[in-house]
Amino acid sequence: MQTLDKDEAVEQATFDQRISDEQKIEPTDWMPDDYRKNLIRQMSQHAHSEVIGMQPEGNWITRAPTLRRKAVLLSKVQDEAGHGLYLYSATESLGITRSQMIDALQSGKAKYASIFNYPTLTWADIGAIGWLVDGAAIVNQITLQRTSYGPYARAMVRICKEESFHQRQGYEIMTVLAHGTQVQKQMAQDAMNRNWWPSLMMFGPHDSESAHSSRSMGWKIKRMSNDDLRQKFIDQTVPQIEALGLDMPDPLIKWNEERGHYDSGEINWEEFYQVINGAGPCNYQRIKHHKAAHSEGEWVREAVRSYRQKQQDKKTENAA
Ligand code: BYC
Repeated sequence: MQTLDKDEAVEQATFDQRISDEQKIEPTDWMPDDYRKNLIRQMSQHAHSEVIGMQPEGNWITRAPTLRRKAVLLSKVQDEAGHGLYLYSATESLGITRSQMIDALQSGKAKYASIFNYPTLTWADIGAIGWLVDGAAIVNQITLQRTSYGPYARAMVRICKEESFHQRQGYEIMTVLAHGTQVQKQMAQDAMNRNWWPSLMMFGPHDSESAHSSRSMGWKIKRMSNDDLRQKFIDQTVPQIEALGLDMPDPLIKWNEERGHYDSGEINWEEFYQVINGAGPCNYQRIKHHKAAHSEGEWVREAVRSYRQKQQDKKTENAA
């Protein structure tokens, strides 16, 4: 265990008290090194998820079935880019640069949500992603609005509002398909079946297997456990499946009167670990595409640097 000198011990006590009093920790406040590192890990991975998450949906922008669907999808994907930007900026306030975070993503050191390593095979996947993936993200992110780090908590408020629109647009696509022709209904069923388990995996491993949970809960970075959030998502989503008139994606889903929750089957954890460790169906493709886009964007970053330098030179000239 790290030993603290007297000044640090006072800082630590003040920090602990602020956490206990539900006060936010701000970028200029003293914070334990491990708190900072853990936040950088979670927040940067969250940002990467938003950015990589644009790829599966982006795949359908040119093939959306109507102009209205195309405009809505384009706007949703742009929102995800915005979420990535708020989160990268919030993470930078902890003393890491954007390029360090991007390097970690591209070298495979940093993870991103495993769900985005699955392909979007039909238009119904766009409905299922909005409904299930954004739906799962909201369940988690609502609790993160109360996370202890101020910039992260504030970013979550706006993100949740936008995710709520995303979830509704996804459910609306599913409603239209589920009440359409037999083929459309089958497409909706298939997309839900394929996206159901990866959506449940978004909440992470069981609490008993979660490496970071106990410290993150102690620091109030996380406000609810992986399993509790997953259960909350299942409980709110099963009635929505019923309302769509689709068959359950898991035959073991059953209301448990005693627990007051739905029971459900076990996630394929072997698949989960394979995907988070780089061997999912689209991991290679996602990172390859990110690297290509990043490298094509180099001229923009170059232009920004050059503009900044000119502004700086002008300031120095004027001051002389
Ligand atoms: N996928 O100790 P644990 C969106 C990793 S995007 C990949 O439980 P923690 C959207 C975990 O990182 C919204 N990796 O970790 C965008 C850790 O590995 P490291 C995404 C996963 O952090 C576009 C290890 O497993 N939301 O809405 O306490 C279009 C052990 O796990 C996953 C967020 O990012 C996974 N599913 O809890 C549409 C929310 N699960 O770091 C929609 C913010 C676990 O030791 N993040 N791992 O290498 C969190 O709330 C938490 O980080 C998690 C995991 C609940 C995900």
